[in-house]
Amino acid sequence: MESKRTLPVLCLAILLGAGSAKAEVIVVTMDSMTISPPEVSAKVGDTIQWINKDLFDHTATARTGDWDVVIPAKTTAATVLKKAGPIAYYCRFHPNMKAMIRIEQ
Ligand SMILES: [Cu+2]
Repeated sequence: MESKRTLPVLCLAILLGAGSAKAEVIVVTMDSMTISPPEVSAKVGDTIQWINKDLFDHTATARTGDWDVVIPAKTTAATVLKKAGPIAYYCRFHPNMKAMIRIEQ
């Protein structure tokens, strides 16, 4: 008769829920009257930070009315995304400057 010894292996896997993804800061640049990248994906709770490299002020104005952020010349400004959905935005001073944020829950 053979006796076998087996080592018990304990595997502790602690899985955190899907809702615990950490918030990110997404950087969008305004340079030479162009918003880049023109479209970004984000999640609720993420921050969008705009960097205005131009010598004049811009705004990031949501067409939904959710936010209207002024980014003075050569500065940065940010907003936290509070709800899901695609949000198109533009600059009130230069309406040809347009971009989009796709926000997931
Ligand atoms: Cu502008």
